Amino acid sequence: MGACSRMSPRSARCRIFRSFCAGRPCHSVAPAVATKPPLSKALPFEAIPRSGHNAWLNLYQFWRTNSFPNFHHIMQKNFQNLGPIYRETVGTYDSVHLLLPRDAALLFQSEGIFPRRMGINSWIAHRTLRSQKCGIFLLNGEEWRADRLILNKEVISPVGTRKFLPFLNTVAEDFAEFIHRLIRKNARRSLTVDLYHDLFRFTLEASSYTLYGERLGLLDENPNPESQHFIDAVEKMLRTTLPLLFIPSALMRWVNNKLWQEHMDAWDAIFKHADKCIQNIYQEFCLGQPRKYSGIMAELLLQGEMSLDSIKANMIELTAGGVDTTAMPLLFTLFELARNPHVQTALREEIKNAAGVQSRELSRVLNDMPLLKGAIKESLRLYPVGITVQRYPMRDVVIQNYSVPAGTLCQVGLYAMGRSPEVFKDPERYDPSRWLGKEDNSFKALAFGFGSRQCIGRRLAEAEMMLFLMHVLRNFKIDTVSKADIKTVYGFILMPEKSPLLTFRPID
Ligand code: O4T
Repeated sequence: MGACSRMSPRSARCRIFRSFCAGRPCHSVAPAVATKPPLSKALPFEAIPRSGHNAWLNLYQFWRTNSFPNFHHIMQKNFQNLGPIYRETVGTYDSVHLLLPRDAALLFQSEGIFPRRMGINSWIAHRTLRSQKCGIFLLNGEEWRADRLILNKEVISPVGTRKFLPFLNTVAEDFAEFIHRLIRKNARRSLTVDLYHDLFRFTLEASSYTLYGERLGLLDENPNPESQHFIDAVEKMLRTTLPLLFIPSALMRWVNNKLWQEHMDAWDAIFKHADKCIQNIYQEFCLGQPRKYSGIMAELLLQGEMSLDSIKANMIELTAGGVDTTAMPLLFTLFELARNPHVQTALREEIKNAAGVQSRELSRVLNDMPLLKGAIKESLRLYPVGITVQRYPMRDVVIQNYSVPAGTLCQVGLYAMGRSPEVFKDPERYDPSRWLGKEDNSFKALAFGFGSRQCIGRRLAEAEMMLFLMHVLRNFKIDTVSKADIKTVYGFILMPEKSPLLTFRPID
């Protein structure tokens, strides 16, 4: 296989099935979970309600009505019209959509040991064109599993997380100082500001420090413009990914070369910036073993379990993947706290009790803030960065009494689930305490996915957001002029149509 596995789901299925059956005739392999009623009792796959009949007509409709930015709203309406399971075919994309947590659990139970998500052809095309290796987001099967097990130790395990918490804490403190500095420039003792671009600088600063042990100085008075180019490149890459998702990349290069070229240029800019960071830490590493912890990449180099090319490919995914995807939930959280002052007060109380005690170990402090963790879950419920969790079941599975064949693309609609009154009581209410109750919340908080293929940046993102909010809430009262809902648009990640203005008042 080339730089990344380019198997089609069907051929992939056979290959994975062979390794899954480990040489025995497949019918002799015991099902992974308790046997379900025989498929014959379930309704056939063809009977699943469909959102539209002709794939290419649907695609034309999507393009003509520019439906991509509203993909999440369209999915919500489809669930309201068609029920908790429906099938959608748009261009080459044929997928079963699911709404309910128990159906997400069924999908999880059928994902096998090599879970797969929908591939992104334009990303794989770029790696092939530039003869670059893929990171674990694009890899599948054994290649994916080999890298994932090595990365887990440094990136998502409790031991690994504990090592980089102080780095995230330092950058979060610097962000609070950054806001104080802006306020001191004002005659009034308050600051009303659109933090959109500052949040991208914060998340890039935090992920670069954690990954490379290097400060970029993005929160200083005059941040260097080169890093701003990187942030712009990640935004442009994500924005141009969406229209390319549904069109075979060969066709796209022919139909709309400008979009394709923009996408390639954005990727090249991302690689160029990440290369610089990687070279710096690699040179230091060659000059002599750094004594103290200096970030995730240094640990991976010291461990020597992964080739430099694979480390590079995964560092690029972690660097670029941790910018927009963490900045957007922070912006939505600040807005919700600004328009829910009572929630803000309760959180401030919890933070005072948890972090008030000096020099407590950071992981202890974070564990003592369940309401703050609930606030992040609430933000991701109402504004899930990735609006779906995608999987291909490894075996035939019965969902909502329909038989879904192995290898079918299934997607859990997170935006629709998060706002469904069938799943959440009073879904419009921003109420972090709903996550602390006794009721069963399993498979309801899926913004980072589930299982062995869940978002590897999950602990990094959660800690980064909690430490950021802890320092901001300790230092400032947050307010907003407009209490009206923020309109959201989907551009491969969920974003606000217009960034909200927020007011910060220092707490003496
Ligand atoms: C895929 C990944 C890690 C690179 C550049 C990435 C990104 C990015 C991401 C991280 C969640 C998502 C959601 N899409 O549900 C929005 C940028 C890799 N990433 O933003 Cl090289 N977390 C995307 S998803 O399909 C995973």
